[in-house]
Amino acid sequence: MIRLSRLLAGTAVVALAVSACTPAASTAPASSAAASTAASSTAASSAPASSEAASSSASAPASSAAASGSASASTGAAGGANAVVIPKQINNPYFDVAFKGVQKAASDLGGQATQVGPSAADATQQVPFIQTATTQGAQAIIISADDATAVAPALQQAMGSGIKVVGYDSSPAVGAYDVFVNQADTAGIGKGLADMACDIAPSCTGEIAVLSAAQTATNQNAWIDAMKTTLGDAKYKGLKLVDTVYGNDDPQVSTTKAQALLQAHPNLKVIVAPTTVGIVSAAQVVKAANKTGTVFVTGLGTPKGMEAYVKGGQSPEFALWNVTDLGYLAYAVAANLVSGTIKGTEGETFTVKGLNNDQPYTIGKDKVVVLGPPFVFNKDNIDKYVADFGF
Ligand code: RAM
Repeated sequence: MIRLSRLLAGTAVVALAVSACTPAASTAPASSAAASTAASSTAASSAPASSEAASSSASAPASSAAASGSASASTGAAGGANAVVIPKQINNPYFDVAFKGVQKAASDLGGQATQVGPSAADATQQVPFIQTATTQGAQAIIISADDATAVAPALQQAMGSGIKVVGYDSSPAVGAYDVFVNQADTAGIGKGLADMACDIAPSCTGEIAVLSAAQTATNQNAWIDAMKTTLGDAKYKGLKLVDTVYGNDDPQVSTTKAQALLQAHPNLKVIVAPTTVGIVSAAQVVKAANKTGTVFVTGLGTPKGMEAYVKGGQSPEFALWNVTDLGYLAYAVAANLVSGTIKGTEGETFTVKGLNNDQPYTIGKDKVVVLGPPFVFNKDNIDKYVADFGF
């Protein structure tokens, strides 16, 4: 188990060397607000404002900044695009970091980006933002779906009126986007979650539970399914998945759910939280309950948010991708679609200067583009990643 984890970590270190050369990574603006832990996040009020073209707002859709920039769907500015970014929720620091990558790409490519969205990870609240972006003439919508099917009709309507739709982070339904930018291979993330649980459970045995995000989240559900597939392999037979609960990417709900897990499962060994919000809450709960060394936390978290818990022993290892690069790639794809450089067809290739070592990306099955392998963090490398990523 440890060997596999190290292999994964080794891959990630190689990837880091590549990524560190990219404009998006090397210039990642590390505002402390964006990098703050989920528990203290106020994304709307800490909106990055390095560009007049970019803003973040939770305002009512009708008055949203989606209308900023008057470009119509047919005019592309110097390879850029007028894009509206709709994250799962605006008060999650993860999406502020991604938006910094979007802003950087918009600035590099000569376009604009505005971030708007709901303050809770709720698909029904995303729909009005999609509709407003559509009626106000955005050239592209870049969206992380709270529910793949619930947002699909509004996105298809947008596509029907000539707007390019790029999914990122959490996919809308196939057919409701032009390209989906996946942060990493889904099966690989699922296997990584199982491997990390195996690494940190004593002798890879004992009860494990999942603290996820929203019950409808496409990305978490796909990762959990992939993790379950891996857990079916003989080498993981000592691990027993006893529960899966949902904290909605809300620090308060996640905290309550993590506390309930400890109550309901006194023999619990590992909480797997594949969410940057949930993992912090779980680590805090383990610490506060004096369960450090008895219950371990792993999953997907930001280096900065989890630094204290890696060093404190609550979370010996966890993983994530370069979130800034994810935003950069999502905007670059949107701009390429708007300019017609790519159509969003399986098999098409394109390069994004500064990403992927300047090597081409290929649009794969279901029009998915993969950013690259995730990174594994532990006490030996956490300081480096905090410094390199800045989030
Ligand atoms: C949360 C969100 C996001 C996910 C990360 C890992 O911030 O659920 O969609 O990709 O965690």
